[in-house]
Amino acid sequence: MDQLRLCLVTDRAQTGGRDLIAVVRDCLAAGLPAVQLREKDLGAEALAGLGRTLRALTSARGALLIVNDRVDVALAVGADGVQRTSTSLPIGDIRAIADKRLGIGASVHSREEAVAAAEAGADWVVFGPIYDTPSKRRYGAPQGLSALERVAGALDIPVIAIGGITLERVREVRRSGATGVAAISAILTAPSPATATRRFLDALAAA
Ligand code: 3NM
Repeated sequence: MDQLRLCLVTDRAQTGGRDLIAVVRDCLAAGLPAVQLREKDLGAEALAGLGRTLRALTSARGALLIVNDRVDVALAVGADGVQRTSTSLPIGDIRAIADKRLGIGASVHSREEAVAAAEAGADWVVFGPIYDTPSKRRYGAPQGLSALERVAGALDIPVIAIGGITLERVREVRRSGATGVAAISAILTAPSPATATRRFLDALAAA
């Protein structure tokens, strides 16, 4: 699960008008090890279309493809995993549907939720928001590094930090117990998303 050390979460509204697929392709060429497809406004057919394209690109680079929320789309496109949100099916139901075909990540916002997700069989959790994020209202108040430390200390599965993650914050986030980081804006809005990816990978290797 080393690939979860850096996950680009997609948001085609944040690419500054650049084509999302072209941006992701550049990031994968720069070594990006994991992509989470998260385009909340798309219907199943459009999401699956995007997912198939991303599946081909990620497979060619040996990178993981994770689909946010939609188990059906994840299975249809042959993704590696699904990221469960608070409005998704329960983890037990996802496992019943997907069996071993998908890894299951759970988006959690407290230590209690994190422990419950691990007990229910999640393969990893994404915990956040660690910092203030541009979209902060949607995810609640920043949790901070001490909450991250408590969550990481309570779990045996990987804890991925999300929310306001930047290059400069990689070191302290890793020191607080995060296995990896997930980011939208720090990569997608960068003048060169590929360069940002390379810098993240260097920072993670040094942390
Ligand atoms: N989930 P950025 S925070 C998609 O806390 C998402 O669960 C969060 O965007 C959570 O890297 C978040 O630009 C936004 O801060 C991450």
